[in-house]
Amino acid sequence: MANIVTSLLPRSDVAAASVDEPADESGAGSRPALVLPDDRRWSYGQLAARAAWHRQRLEADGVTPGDRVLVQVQKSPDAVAAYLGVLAAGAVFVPLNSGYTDVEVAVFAADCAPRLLLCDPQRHRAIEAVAEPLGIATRPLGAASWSAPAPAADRRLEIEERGDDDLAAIVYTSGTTGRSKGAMVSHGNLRVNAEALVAAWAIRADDVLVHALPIFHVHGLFVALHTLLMARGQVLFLPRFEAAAVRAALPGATLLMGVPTFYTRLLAEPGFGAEECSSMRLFVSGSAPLLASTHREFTARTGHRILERYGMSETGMITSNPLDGERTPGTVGFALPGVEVRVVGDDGAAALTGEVGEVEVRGANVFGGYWAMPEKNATEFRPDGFFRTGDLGSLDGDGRLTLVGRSKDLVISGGYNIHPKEIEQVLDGVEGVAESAVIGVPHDDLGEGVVAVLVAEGEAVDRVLLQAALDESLARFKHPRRFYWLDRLPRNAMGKVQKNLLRERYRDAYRNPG
Ligand code: MCA
Repeated sequence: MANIVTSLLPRSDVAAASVDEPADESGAGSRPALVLPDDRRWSYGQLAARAAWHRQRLEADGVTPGDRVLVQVQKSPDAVAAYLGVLAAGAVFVPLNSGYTDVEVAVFAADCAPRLLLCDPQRHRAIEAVAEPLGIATRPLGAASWSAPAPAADRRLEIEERGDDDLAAIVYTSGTTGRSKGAMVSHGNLRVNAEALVAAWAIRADDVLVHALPIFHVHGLFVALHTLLMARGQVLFLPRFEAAAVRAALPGATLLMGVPTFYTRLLAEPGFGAEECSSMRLFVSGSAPLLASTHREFTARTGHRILERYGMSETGMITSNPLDGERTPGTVGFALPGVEVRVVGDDGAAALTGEVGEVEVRGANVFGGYWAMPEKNATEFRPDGFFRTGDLGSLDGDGRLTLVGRSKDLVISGGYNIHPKEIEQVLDGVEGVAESAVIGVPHDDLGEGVVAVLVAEGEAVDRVLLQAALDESLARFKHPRRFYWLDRLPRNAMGKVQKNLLRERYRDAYRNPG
């Protein structure tokens, strides 16, 4: 129906205003959208004016509707404006983790063939070296930082007309092994999901959200930012999660959205408790399983019951525990309005109540498929349109979903998805390594931590060599921090590595330093 930007920055707010001017109190556009740690404010009007600047700049770069713009930048208020500028131009936003190495960026750049790659100024030379051989133009995002004012455009933000099915973003959901899977997310997908969440969590203009998530993922960008902008709320915009800064922000806030690590880290703070949460109305957790023990301890310390919800990049948010009603620890709640959830057995038939099977999802929130992967799309969607999530779970008689595991080999660490195969491939490439198996084991801070189990061809391989290979190819959050050597990997009769046995054997790896 319309470009998602019209829901985030309505045209009435889009009067040109310089971002370094103090917001005047006269019009709707002066309402603060982002509040920075030094108390500088970007009003809705200023955000729109800066987005207009980005749109003009993108057009000068030759970006036209439908072009991909690959973006690897640190979190900043200007990065939010650039995001809105890309979408306003009708282009497709492709965010990348700011920790990705040049090798990783090159893989995604080759896959989505962007018109332009935006990067941090200090990374520009390295990124240019990656992009040039691929014939991709690059530009540093600009000088605007957390403290410096950002120049605005001298004209209103023009918002390119887009339909519900038009592509807004490509979100990469796998690593760089084999073909990378870029989920194609449309303007309609983004709008219906943000609308469902605004309604489900009753987000309003007087809400104030503490934003400490990265903005290159669905959680920080589409869930946290879209809902608050759509409701004309305020965002206390922090560069990253840091417990002291989040605690300092809570007393003026009403909402926090985070990964479970946010909550375990807050609980690890002596003195954290009800007093500093007195203006808060809702704590939301997602991206990784929240332990029931964390849920209970949080309630005991603050009086608040964390609301756990479930989603993925391909579908946006799928289920949520209720705002009013029982939030059950260990469950992810009910399908959001407009979202259908079913659980099916191996034979593809609906599972019985309480029976575990694969979770499947259908609705206007569900993506259109993976970028340039017709063969994958044919297997990941059922003929009746349901998308196979790869998560295992069960529905109770009331329709409440409980997740019990994953059918895919995946580690979730601090809310980041890590694909073991990608790490195994790098380790296997190191001279002297015969084979490797990468697993996730319990980690008190990150939920799961990455462990590498290796087999040497002869003598054990020097750790320095392993680390050099990892540094070269993989973002640091993916690096195993524990390494174990075996004579051979346990395999079943089919020759498949029995990772469950390894997970059991090394389950205390992050408790007893290895
Ligand atoms: C940082 N490090 C990590 C992680 N984060 N290692 C493993 N897993 C991680 N998640 C490493 C760094 O490489 C570094 O290692 C060291 O830890 C310290 O880095 P620092 O940046 O200081 O980390 P931190 O501030 O402690 O960060 C931890 C964090 C952060 C706050 C949990 O990872 C985070 O904000 N995670 C949120 C991820 C997220 O937004 N997920 C949403 C995905 P070294 O010093 O050796 O370099 S969207 C999604 O999943 C779906 C759709 C959904 O439903 O939401």
